[in-house]
Amino acid sequence: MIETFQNYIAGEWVVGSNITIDENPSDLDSPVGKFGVVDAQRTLDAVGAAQKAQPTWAATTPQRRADVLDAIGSEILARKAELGRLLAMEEGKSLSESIGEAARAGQIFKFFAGEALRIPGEWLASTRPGVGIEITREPVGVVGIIAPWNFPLAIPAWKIAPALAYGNTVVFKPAETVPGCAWALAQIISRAGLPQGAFNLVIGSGRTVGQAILDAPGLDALSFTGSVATGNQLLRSAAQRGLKIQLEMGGKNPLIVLADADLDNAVQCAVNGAYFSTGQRCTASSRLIVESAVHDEFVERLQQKLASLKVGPALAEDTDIGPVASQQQFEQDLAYIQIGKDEGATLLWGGEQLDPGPRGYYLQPALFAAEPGHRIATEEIFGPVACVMPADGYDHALALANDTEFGLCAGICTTSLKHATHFKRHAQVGMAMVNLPTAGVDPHVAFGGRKGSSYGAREQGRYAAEFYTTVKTAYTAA
Ligand code: TXE
Repeated sequence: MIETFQNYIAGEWVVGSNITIDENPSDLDSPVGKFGVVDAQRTLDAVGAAQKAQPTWAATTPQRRADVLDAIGSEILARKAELGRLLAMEEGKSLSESIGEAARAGQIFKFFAGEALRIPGEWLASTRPGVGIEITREPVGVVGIIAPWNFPLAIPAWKIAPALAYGNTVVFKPAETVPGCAWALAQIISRAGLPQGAFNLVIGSGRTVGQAILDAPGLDALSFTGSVATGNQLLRSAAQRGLKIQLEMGGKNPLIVLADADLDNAVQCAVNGAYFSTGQRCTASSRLIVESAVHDEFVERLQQKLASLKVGPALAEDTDIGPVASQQQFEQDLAYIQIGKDEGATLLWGGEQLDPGPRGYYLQPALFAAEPGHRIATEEIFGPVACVMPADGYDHALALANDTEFGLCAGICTTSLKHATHFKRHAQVGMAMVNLPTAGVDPHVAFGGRKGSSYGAREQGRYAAEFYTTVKTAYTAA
């Protein structure tokens, strides 16, 4: 008997309708579970419940909010192996990557448990005699959270934890392909002592449930991670109704390798950044920009490394790279590999559909030699597909790195302090990495990008307060 993952509205578990199979991308014949979706009215009920609970939750003491978040974090950490297994089965990430993600979700709740006790404020003397000014942060109200499938525990955690820490209530919509992780997280949250209705889980399509959240009159703010197209659509609707919004969207992140780099480390950074998590990370290094003097040697070493990677079922112990997460994403990856071939890029390695045993979405990591203008070198593919291109020195490499509509993350491998320092200052991104993969960030510091990658306040760390609070300036005459 497989589990039916349920919705959680106003403190009640709701099965939902249109019961659908939750697919296991490693083995299409062994589904993860079943789930039912809610309709627009149920979504409005969830927003209504969050609205009703918000003043009660905001009036709790910081210690109470810290205790609730700490309890959630502790349970996630205690059950990280079990949650990681569910995540691996549902999303296709390797088991070690999945357990790592579960642990990170737990740490994020622990971090924001501490932040609940440290909500900052200021006191300043007025320019007028005898007047004092207090600047405080208050909750925004009801926050809608629309999440993608690629980090089904960590991304919801880094949105839900700060929302609750600062006294907001939440309506959370996961991507339809990962209802199991959302349900498991909701179960843990439901036991932690929140007032009824303070946290709600609504499963369903973006068109129905996502749109209903956005349109709900009781919604005060919306945090979204997903595709550029959906993000921009949400931004237009939010602008029309004056809604506070935060968007994390795509990336086409460059990794520069200079001739003076430690090439072993550079290859490791490229493999990790471009292909781990099956390339399904907004911070993935999909453009490898390599100084001409070491280009051929780098490519040869990278190909050797790719040949040694095992693509297989997410739960298999020897798997380095799990399957692609869904049929839709698999078709998108294969389509881009064909586009690359058609536009004249040279496929240097991989790109073949694989059959390691069970029926699943298995794809050999692909490496193309591409021109900067090729579509595969400019558009986000979101799969295990990277492009390598030569550069004539640092200045050319930096120009290529910045020549993109995106600006999430950029990396450089070099032993030159001069180039590393210049790169950190001049890469047009929200996050810069030196001698590290572009993917893999810390949970306690700001996350986000520039240009077409992000909109609104940064996520995570203390910077999360910008989005999840509103500032009040109060004047008092003595
Ligand atoms: O994204 P969507 P999908 C990119 C990546 C991937 C592509 C499509 O290139 O191949 O997007 O993925 C909800 N109103 N990224 O289809 O559609 C949707 O239900 C309200 C990159 O998953 O943007 C889901 O919960 N909500 C990205 C969430 O939005 C709507 C991570 C994301 O779905 C909606 C994920 C609507 N009209 C995908 N339409 C990254 N860079 O991290 C959809 N949704």
